[in-house]
Amino acid sequence: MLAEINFDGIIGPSHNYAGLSHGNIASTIHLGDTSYPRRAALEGVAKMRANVRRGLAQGILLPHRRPNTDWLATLQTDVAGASEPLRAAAFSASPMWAANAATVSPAPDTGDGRCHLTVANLRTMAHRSHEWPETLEQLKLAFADQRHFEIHPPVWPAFGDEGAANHMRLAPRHDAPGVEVFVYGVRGKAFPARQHVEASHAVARFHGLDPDRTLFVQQSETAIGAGAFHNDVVAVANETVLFAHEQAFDDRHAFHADLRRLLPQVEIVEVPADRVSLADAVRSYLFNAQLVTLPEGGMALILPEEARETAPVWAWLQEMVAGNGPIRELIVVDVRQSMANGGGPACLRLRVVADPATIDPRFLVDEAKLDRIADCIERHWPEAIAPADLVDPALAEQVVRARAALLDLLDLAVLA
Ligand code: SUG
Repeated sequence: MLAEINFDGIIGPSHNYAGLSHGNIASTIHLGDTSYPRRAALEGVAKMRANVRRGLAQGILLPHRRPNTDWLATLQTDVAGASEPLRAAAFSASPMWAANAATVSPAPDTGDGRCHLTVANLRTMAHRSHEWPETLEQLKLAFADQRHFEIHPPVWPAFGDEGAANHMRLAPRHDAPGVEVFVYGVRGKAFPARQHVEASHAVARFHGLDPDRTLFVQQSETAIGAGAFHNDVVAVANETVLFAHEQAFDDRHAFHADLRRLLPQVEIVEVPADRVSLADAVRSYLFNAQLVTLPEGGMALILPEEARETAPVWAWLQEMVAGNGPIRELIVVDVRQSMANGGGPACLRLRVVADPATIDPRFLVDEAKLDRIADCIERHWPEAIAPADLVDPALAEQVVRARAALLDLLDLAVLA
């Protein structure tokens, strides 16, 4: 009964471009742009709807309380009194990027046969460092059944942890024991490495993973320096397939050899740097695709429009699907509002392999529920946010009301 379920972060009503993520090139480029939260959230819903129509299991995570006045209060300030960057951090809709919510080890991999989730501390970026308490609250609700799930609080903030964005799982099938791969950073030239090796090791211990089937792999400094602030910007895995850029890892030969030893049937699809440069990989988010197994069999890559628009990337993809490889289909989605902050299709989702019947149904969606969510977004989400709007109390009120309407609709007022 185990299935892969994608939990997408619903894009919150305060979505805006504040240039908060140093090392994330899109975030820096779009600093000060006007954002379109309603359009952003509807793009997210459309992506989920398309996946549901393909027969994939779909879940949701909810926007957090914004502006986060409790967090500002811990710094003895409020929305009016905060400095501009602090105010923007309190408004950030960054919980939409659910791949950073937690690291997940499905039941077949863990010591006690339960699915383990560790909430990410996201301590490297101020605007993300205050996500974890609410993420923990939501995960404890969604995965409350302790016969099947264990939720761990974050790793001590001395060691940065950014969750599933730096974690890959390869397995013969989703429901079979797998090999878990933790990718950590050491340096990134001018940019910070956000995932600390000690955090990755701690998460593996929390989850009771078999050390013989767990790999710790260093992300290449070149990749971080090119703007791959998370591994999922340069690599993605699904079941037996690893899809990665040639320059994603510090020592790819050692990594591939380990993978082949632990999972002989692994298929490594590597994109050479002389076909797609790291710059084009980062610009197009080719690897921030959702690599999924379709119910009818075969794998598809769910890619952002930007991948189609980047000529070398699209040419390479056309050749790949025309060949005899494991990835048979390309599905293109428009998530431009999220992309402009450095979040592609894969950033927007957290993968959990579990029996859907063991999950709180309020966190699972079908098309009818997605229609109701879209209707709520249409009615309540701000159409546009310009940077100067963050000081306007009317915006804060609208953001609070919009979230409350969504929670009511989903029977989740307990999160209010
Ligand atoms: O943490 N952007 C996010 C994007 C996260 C993408 N996630 C994965 N790769 N899994 C980040 O850098 C920008 C917010 C701003 O600048 O307003 C931001 O937080």
